[in-house]
Amino acid sequence: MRLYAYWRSSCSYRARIALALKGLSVEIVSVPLLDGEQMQAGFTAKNPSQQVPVLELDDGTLLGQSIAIMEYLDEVHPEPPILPRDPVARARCRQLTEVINSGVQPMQNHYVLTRLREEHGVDAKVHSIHFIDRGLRAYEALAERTAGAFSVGDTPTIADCALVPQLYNARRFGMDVAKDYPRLHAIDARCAELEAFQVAHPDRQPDAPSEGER
Ligand SMILES: N[C@@H](CCC(=O)N[C@@H](CS)C(=O)NCC(=O)O)C(=O)O
Repeated sequence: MRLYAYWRSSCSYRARIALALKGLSVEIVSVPLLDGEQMQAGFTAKNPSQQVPVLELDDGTLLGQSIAIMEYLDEVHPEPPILPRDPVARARCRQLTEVINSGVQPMQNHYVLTRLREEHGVDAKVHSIHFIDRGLRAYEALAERTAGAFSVGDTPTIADCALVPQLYNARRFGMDVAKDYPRLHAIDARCAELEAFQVAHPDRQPDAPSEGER
């Protein structure tokens, strides 16, 4: 399999964590978003949404949308599960995932921020922090009901795959995760102990610039 991805893309990061949790290795194909490669015809043919990640299966099938990719992986490779089997816990896991996936990430993705900045004069940083904070506060409150060691219970799920990259982004915007979202900070620390989360980290990707250039 191949994963079309960008080192700092939070949605690519989600898919990398899920693949690693499943013990699956993939070839990473870098799509340099800052150079606009996602808009070029070659990539648009793979994903008309002009977004990463895209998972290419061994038979050439192309799958876009990180949540669809993670759910596909869980269906085809059920062990270890990354969605709870219990229907209520499963729905809660999806609820938390969507708090990030539909409530936060679209508000602060590269394309949206560029348009807001260039066409509407919006302060992209203030805008991003507002929506990240709104989502993380909701997640923090919801996790009080669902979390064990991880966001839902005691094993990592797709909710953690969405949360950890979003916290990475929050820190990039200068937000104080430990102070403002202590439960999420603790979950993040537990995730960081697992190899699957470590190997998926942006800094470990083949297209990550060297440390001094990040
Ligand atoms: N809902 C999609 C969102 C994908 C997305 O927004 N990807 C971003 C990177 S995290 C992207 O490719 N952006 C391209 C751009 O901003 O031009 C998913 O979960 O895969």
